[in-house]
Amino acid sequence: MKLALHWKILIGMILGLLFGIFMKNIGMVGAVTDWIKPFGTIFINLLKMIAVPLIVVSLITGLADLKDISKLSKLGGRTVALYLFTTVTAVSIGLVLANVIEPGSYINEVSRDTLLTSFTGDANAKIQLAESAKNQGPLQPLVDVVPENFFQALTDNASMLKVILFTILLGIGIILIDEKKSKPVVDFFKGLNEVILKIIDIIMLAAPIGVFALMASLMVEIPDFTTLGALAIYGLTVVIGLMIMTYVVYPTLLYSFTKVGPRRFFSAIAPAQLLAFSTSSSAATLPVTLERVTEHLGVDEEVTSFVLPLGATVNMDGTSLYQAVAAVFIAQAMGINLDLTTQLMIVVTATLASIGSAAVPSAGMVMLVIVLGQAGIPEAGLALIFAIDRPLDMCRTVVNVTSDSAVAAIVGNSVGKLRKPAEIEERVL
Ligand code: DAS
Repeated sequence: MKLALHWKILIGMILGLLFGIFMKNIGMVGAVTDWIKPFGTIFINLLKMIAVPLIVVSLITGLADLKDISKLSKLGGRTVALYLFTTVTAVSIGLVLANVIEPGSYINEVSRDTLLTSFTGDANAKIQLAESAKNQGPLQPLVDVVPENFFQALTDNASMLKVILFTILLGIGIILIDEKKSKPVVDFFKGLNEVILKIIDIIMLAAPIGVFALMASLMVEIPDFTTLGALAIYGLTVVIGLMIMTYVVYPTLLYSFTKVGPRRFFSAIAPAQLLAFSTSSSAATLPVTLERVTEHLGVDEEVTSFVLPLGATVNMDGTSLYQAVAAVFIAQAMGINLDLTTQLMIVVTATLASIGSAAVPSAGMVMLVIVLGQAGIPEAGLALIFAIDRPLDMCRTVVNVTSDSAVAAIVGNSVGKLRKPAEIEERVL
């Protein structure tokens, strides 16, 4: 019986969770860290290894199919507008939930001091990471987009935006020269694109093993449940917000713009969502997001090749919602009252901070330091939320990937590049 990919991944996840809990209970944490966790790291690295080459070839072939520049600016304008809209919506929902539920009021003095003392070292490490981001001028993120050396940018996963910018310029160059001259170049990249997609199919054969290892190592590394228990209401507030985005906001937007129903949407992107959950990395998930949205949701590659890589780096709704809730939670737990102006400021800073967050694990927490600083909330408060950040990172990464996929479908449909279900032939290995 041929099991669909997402069922295989789900089974790998569940077995990994159970195995991790079992090994933790019998005190075999070291064995999992030494002999199982590496397979999870290898799997994530395989996906990251193929992500940048895939972005380059799919962006070039996608842009070449556009044939003219006006289509690109239309695509770009709609994509950025939708990304901004969904991010501001996410931050606003996070702020409303944090003010209504008031998770910070459930933290008593004892658990607060325990969290502050036991995670101060970890929090300081993240604060150090954010220092460089804090000292930059307001336009630094714009300056950083232009690579000094393209080949150097290719080798650094965190500078995906640089790779995207240079590749877009390459694509524009191809569109602007005579088609007879560009044809050999485009044909080469189209062939390479097929090869890389086939490599992804091969890598995905290892997905169940990879996510098994990732979930097992998560279970042995996560702090004990008593520590997490103190943060349950905070974690619940974030998850409720993320669920509203995933099961209310995106399906509503998607159906009203494209008539695509939730069933078709979620069955198409489920493997990407499960990978986002397991890896906590939009960048590592991107190859699968591209394949699922293009081949299974039916959005043409000339749209997905532009919208999805851009989204993986700048559109992080889950992260922005989490940052809004975390900032208010820390303020509440430390007895700081945030007035409306400060909270509106959080809408702006959390939107910018999520744009600036890299598509890698716990990037959102590093940028949270910016949001705290701007709102006058002590950065040390980061220690309060450290214990539960990894599971929340997994959840918010799922939302980041879901948002990118929904926007790709809406933008694709608006330029007539969303195929009907009957026109989608399932691609098998
Ligand atoms: N893990 C990040 C991502 O890959 C999100 C975050 O850290 O908030 O999307």
